[in-house]
Amino acid sequence: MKITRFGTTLVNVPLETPIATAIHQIESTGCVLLELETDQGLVGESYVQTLNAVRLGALREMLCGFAHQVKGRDPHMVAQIWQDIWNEMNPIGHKGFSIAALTAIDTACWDLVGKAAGLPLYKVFGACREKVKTYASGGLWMSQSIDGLVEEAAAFIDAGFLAMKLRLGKTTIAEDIERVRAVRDAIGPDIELLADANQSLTVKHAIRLGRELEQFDLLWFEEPVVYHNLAGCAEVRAALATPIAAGETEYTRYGMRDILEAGAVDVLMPDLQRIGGLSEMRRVAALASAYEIPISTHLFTEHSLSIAGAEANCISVEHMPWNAPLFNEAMDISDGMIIIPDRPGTGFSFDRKAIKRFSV
Ligand code: SMN
Ligand code: MG
Repeated sequence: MKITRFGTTLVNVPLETPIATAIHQIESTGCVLLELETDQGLVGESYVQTLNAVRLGALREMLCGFAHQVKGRDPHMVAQIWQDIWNEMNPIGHKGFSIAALTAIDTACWDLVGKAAGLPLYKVFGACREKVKTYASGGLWMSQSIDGLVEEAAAFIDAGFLAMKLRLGKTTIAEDIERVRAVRDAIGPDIELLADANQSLTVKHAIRLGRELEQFDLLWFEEPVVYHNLAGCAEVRAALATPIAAGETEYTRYGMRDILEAGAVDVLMPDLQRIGGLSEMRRVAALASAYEIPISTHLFTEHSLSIAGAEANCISVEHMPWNAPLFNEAMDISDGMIIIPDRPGTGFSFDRKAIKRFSV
């Protein structure tokens, strides 16, 4: 099997309402879709995103700059292709858009491997489960009122979720506590609640807030401090009983190694785009397992299911619905779990009509 076409499409999927975290203002996603067509008629698909559809041309340019690494090659050589692209990006760096390009190509190659085998990727990798725990993450934003939070929390339970994530980072500890209390009171003690400060706090603030949050039995407290302050994150972790999660903002196994070595997290949260594709995500899961640390994937829910089905220490996937309108297939959620699809490859294919509608 040989890759004969390297096709990219720019799309922008608007969010229902604009949202905010402590560091993001988001109105839409903005993705570069990749299609690798082969001489056997199979098409491998993947995407990477910029959020708010800015810099999409630059991301596409970066991706297309590596097209020569796959054209004419057999996608089964995915590990060699990964290494060749890694080597070629040496002068431009192994972070940012260059890694996003590697992620898109690696994931689309794997999609082809699965499709050629007629198997879902989690079974190609070696399956460990058929469904995975998830939590509702497309809500409970900083930009919402307390009434809005309470209403949305109830809607998540109605939609089949048993866990949800709230964003923190208001100016005062009292405000954050009031918001967490309102949601905890609304959902009761049996629904899992997670909180994400998106790196907005100082170490001292995070510890003070974290101590007051202990009463709400959070499943984890995410990115309490700026992502590169690993010693500070470890300090917060040591001071609190609540588990600390982080990792979404770092790149590749080398970034994850530094976080693990620093003892900064109880749960590692690799992001498919920043990690370097499904190949690197599997290596990161193995690396974390050597530290007895579980992983929970960040964003990219559909494509992360292949990892969740094959890595025993992947305890959950973040459910982010933003790009769901791009796919023909919907995620199957009930009782707080997502069923890992048994369709070949990643199990998700781009919906032509949707792509036309969202195309930019
Ligand atoms: C997050 C990441 C990117 C955009 C919005 C929110 C958040 C998460 O950190 O973990 O979902
Ligand atoms: Mg986060």
